[in-house]
Amino acid sequence: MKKLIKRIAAVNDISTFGKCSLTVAIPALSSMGYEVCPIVTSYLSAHTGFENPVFVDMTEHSQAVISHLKELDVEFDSVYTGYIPTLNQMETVKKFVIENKVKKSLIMIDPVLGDDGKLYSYFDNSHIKKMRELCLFSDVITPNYTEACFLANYEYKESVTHEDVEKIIFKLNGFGITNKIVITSVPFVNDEKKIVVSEYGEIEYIDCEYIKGDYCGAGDVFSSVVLGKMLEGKNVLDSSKEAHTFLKKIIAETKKMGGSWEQGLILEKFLNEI
Ligand code: PXL
Repeated sequence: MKKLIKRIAAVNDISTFGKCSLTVAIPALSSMGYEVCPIVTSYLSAHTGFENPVFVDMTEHSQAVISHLKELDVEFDSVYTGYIPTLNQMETVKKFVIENKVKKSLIMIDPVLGDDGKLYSYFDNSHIKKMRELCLFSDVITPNYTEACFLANYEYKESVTHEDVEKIIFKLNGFGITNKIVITSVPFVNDEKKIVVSEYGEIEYIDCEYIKGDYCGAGDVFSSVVLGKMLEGKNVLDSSKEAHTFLKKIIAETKKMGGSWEQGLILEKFLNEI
């Protein structure tokens, strides 16, 4: 199927309320000039930070969607995965990722698992194991600090040293996740947060203000912008720096307007600035 602009398969949930996942990934990447094809993993009334969301697991349907896309011969420059609620769904996504990896698509895995040292509701250890497996087929992963600790099987600490970071990266590399790793919201002493960018084991640090956790979906905005910049041909470090600069501006405005963690970022005001 003819491709006029770069095309991204965005494998993620859609939550009607509480901006995150596809409701931020689609506008962010569309505004950067990409065709975004959503493959919906789950349809929720609101993200799981709200009490008692109702949701439909789309595992069977997404398999059928992927089969139809194959019949249509739709090709993707990138596969970008996020929230995957079930283990069966993870298997489906893994197959889809592998099929596209061999066709040289850029594979970004945002290993959505948790925040603040805890797994999100409805997730357990088996999700961590499966997510680690999925990450093996990535070109770049963008965990937050909590998710990096879960994936690396490393003790979650309130603040870390450079040595801890090196150990986390070393452990992720040891599991076979050897490519590009971007860890957000890594807490150092004195409440300092950094983004850690590792490319084939080489580690760089970006000093930053609080990025992830403060607003649900901030990580989705960050990962989407990193992906968009990488598809422009930029390296992972420069892409992460640009995503951080952009996010800082939105966070500042959202704070000024009195936003809340649940309701997410005021991305809409900034879409023409990415
Ligand atoms: O952005 C994280 C995320 C994505 N999708 C769903 C969530 C969350 C975090 O709470 O609940 C459904």
